[in-house]
Amino acid sequence: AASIATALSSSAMAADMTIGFSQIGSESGWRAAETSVTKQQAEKRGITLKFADAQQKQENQIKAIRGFIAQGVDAILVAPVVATGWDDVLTEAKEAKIPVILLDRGVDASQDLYLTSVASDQVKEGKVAGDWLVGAVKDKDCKVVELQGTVGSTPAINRKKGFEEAIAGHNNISIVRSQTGDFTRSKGKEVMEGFLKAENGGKGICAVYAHNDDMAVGAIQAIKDAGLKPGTDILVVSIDGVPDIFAAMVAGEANATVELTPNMAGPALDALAAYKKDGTVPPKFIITESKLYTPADNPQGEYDARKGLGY
Ligand code: GYE
Repeated sequence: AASIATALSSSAMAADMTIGFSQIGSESGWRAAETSVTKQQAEKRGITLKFADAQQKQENQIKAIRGFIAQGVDAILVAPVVATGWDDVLTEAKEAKIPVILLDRGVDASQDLYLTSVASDQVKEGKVAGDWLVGAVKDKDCKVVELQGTVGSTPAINRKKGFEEAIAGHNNISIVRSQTGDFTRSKGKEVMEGFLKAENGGKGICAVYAHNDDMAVGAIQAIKDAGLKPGTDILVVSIDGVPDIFAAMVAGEANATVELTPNMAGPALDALAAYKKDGTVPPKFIITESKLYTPADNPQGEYDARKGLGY
């Protein structure tokens, strides 16, 4: 009887909760999937979710979080667009006793300003991508062009770092050009066009490393427009594991991706429920998996499995 009573009261508690979610925007297929999965995960638990789209602007996120605090929400989820500049608003949430959970990106702020952070190990993602390239090119000389994510965001900083760690000591591989494509398909294409022009129409380029799949898909289009074959003339390696990159693999136009789950909210809301129920403090970092996929890993099946899962 006691356990039934506890179960009832905790589910009643979840159903009573109102949570604010400050989302970055919808720059990528992965981001759109995270948004819909977060809404599904809240609904499943009977949580009312207040959603705010920041259109890539930190100032909009800060405004949204202040609004959530003023409304007295039970918790706040935030996917922080950049790493710096969060101390004040997170301190305000803490003073209002509203727990904050970070989703998918990190912040340069004191760890006691948030309850937990649910994200991948982004240095590892870059390392997995770089290790794949090291294995793929063997002793061949390889000039890499890099499409970075949003400037100042933890995935851009860490995915660069991890990849550089992987190729360090392999003197046949070097990054010859590196520029931000802001995690978008259109910017990825545009920046890749510039790289191709600057590198002898692309003939000097052996591989493109994109910090997300959307930029890789844009780059693939640019490579085709330049009359080269993505996947063979220029290798394509990226991160996220969205359906479109699996479709590109099926077409022979992409070579490797590192999967990032769009379900950050599930573990976040579970941690929050336990904390609200009896004060259970979750680990500060809840780390999701980073699995490598190549065309040998049934890309058609992976595409089919993901279609509909929020994508
Ligand atoms: O990889 C990218 C998105 O913050 C880790 O943001 C996330 C990244 C993801 O736009 O596609």
